[in-house]
Amino acid sequence: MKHEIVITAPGHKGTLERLVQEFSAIKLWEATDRAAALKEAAPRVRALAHSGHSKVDGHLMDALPKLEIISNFGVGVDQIDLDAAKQRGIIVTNTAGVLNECVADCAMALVLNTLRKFPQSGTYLRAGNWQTRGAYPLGTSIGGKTLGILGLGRIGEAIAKRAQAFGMNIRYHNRNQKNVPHAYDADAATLAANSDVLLVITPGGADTDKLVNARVLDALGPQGYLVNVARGSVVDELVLLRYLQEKKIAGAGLDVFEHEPKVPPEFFALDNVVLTPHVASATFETRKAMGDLQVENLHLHFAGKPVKTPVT
Ligand code: NAP
Ligand code: 8YV
Repeated sequence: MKHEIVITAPGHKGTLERLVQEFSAIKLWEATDRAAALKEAAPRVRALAHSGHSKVDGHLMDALPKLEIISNFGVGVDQIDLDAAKQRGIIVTNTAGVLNECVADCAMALVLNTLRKFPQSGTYLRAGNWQTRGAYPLGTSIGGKTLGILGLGRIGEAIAKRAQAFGMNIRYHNRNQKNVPHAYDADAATLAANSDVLLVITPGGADTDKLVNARVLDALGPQGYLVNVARGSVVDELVLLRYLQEKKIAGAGLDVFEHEPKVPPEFFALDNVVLTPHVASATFETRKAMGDLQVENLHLHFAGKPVKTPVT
């Protein structure tokens, strides 16, 4: 007999196919009456498969009183109320580890594109400006520059490895100093002051809300660049927009935004920002690996075994 689960959103196609095939699945997004669908499932459902950035709060958990596990598609779990899950004894799992390399690739691409302005130079070419106005203006080298990593965790370390291969010097700030060969700064503003590029890869959520604020951007200064592949909430987006407009920092590369998929259109007019639509883990291989891990955690739990990637 297949175990019954609730799936909150369609998410990655191959993963949805597996979830539907391997479990008896209730597709919450298809329910015309969501409350009624949850009420009907409540006496039986022990697992929730979640993807995307909609909230999983105490109300949803209470609607499924037999819930034992929330298996998330994604490493970041800022959209899940972890305290509410803990209070109810619900295990939360994520897809830690399998996306490090792809997210680090994206981070490095944003560093390169932001300093070298490759996307803008392509737009210049396509507009015919190369012929009419001549060579595209010079960019900034990354070799020899200092990359300040705010959040040197699994992904941060994969970024550091790549940046070193590009000849960058690495510094970092975490709340806890690590046993790594990189220079440590005691807070985000000091890291920004000591860096040419500040790269944000902390978790989202209340603890990091607007950690990169005017004080940190002032410390980064007019020659400094910001790259954010963490969560939009970690950076004060409106302050960043103003700093880019007023050239109080040199430029930014952003994969994540405060109110996705909405992005303030004022960013589109700026030549000193490179924007991507939250694609850091978006490859066929990595999304499959994430889905496989999400499904594996569910199977392990139903088999009475420890899950592979619990969020602690
Ligand atoms: P991780 O291994 O847990 O690393 C997070 C790092 O951030 C840790 O080193 C942690 O160190 C530090 N940190 C946490 N809170 C902090 C704070 N308040 N101030 C300073 N440093 C803090 O996580 P990961 O697997 O590398 O993933 C990091 C995040 O990247 C995810 O949570 C997710 O939000 C984001 N992400 C984005 C994408 C994308 O598509 N753009 C893809 C994957 C992940 P301390 O605990 O010592 O502070
Ligand atoms: C995904 C992410 O885009 O893992 C994360 O934390 O942000 C990304 O890998 C997202 O979680 C998919 O829902």
